[in-house]
Amino acid sequence: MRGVIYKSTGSWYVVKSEDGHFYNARLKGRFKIDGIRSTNPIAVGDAVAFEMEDEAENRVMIHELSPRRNYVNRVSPANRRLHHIIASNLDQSLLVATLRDPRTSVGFIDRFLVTCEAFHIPAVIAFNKADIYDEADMVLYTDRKNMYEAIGYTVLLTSIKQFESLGTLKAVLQNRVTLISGHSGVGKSSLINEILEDANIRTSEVSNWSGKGMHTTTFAEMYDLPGGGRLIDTPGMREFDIADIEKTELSHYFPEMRALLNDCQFNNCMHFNEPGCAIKNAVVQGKIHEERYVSYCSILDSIRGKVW
Ligand SMILES: Nc1nc2c(ncn2[C@@H]2O[C@H](COP(=O)(O)OP(=O)(O)OP(=O)(O)O)[C@@H](O)[C@H]2O)c(=O)[nH]1
Ligand SMILES: [Mg+2]
Ligand SMILES: [Zn+2]
Repeated sequence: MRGVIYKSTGSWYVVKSEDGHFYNARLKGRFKIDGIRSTNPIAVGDAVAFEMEDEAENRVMIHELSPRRNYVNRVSPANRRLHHIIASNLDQSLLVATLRDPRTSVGFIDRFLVTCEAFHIPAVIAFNKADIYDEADMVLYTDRKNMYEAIGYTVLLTSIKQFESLGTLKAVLQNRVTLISGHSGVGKSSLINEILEDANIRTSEVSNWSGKGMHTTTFAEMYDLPGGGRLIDTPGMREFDIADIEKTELSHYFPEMRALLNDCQFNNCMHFNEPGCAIKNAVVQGKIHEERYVSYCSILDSIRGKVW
């Protein structure tokens, strides 16, 4: 039988077979995949082959992984030399950001975008909780929207309390496989809940005294969209760690810089303090947004272990 992984806890999996049945799955023996130093051999979105292990208990055994079209990984918090694969076979990645409760920084958004560019996965940004934005927040939203749309990204304004705001989001998600990321508490699970209606996935309670406690997402999990497409909910993250990017290639992952790279005086220009730098000139002329350049410098500075 063949199927797709819908959930992974690291020790067991949920797989959906081609004929639409869900099974609990585990890996056969010493399952090893060449070439990827990962803490988890199988991730959400993976296409796998499996066999029945216990029909009464709905349990199957995975014995083969199909080649991945693409994947997104992070540096493992436990061991920086290992990667943790978040999900695979994606059409796009949605960042849920907020301007309040909590505020997502431009630096965080730009790290997300660089990661998507490096993995060749189209990125969309949704600013959520629009219902609690005041006038100043809306001015900020318009600034951010203009900044990111000018360089080719789709930017949306959403709120789970403003049903009409979800129409555009639904259209963007339809018939695609979308990985949803963002800080904890920005509303990733709530948005998925609204969009799926019957998915009933757990979100944090608004009131602390409700007795139900917090329901933060702990494992990546995939859901089918009615009418086609899939959404992958992920646990909130503090920071995007830029894995596997060299300092010299960072500017390739800033779309507004790509076209100018041949115009720098030095072909190994890092666009930091070199003379005759086309990128710095573009920043001075206002053609590249200063905040984006600040993000570039900060990410450049954070890439470890490379002498330049
Ligand atoms: N006012 C307002 N609150 C929202 C909105 N979306 C989500 N929330 C609230 O924000 C809180 C966190 O929502 P979650 O959906 O659990 O957030 P999450 O991004 O899934 O968080 P993690 O699973 O921890 O990563 C809950 O109290 C939601 O009710 C919104 O559009 N407006
Ligand atoms: Mg969640
Ligand atoms: Zn330069």
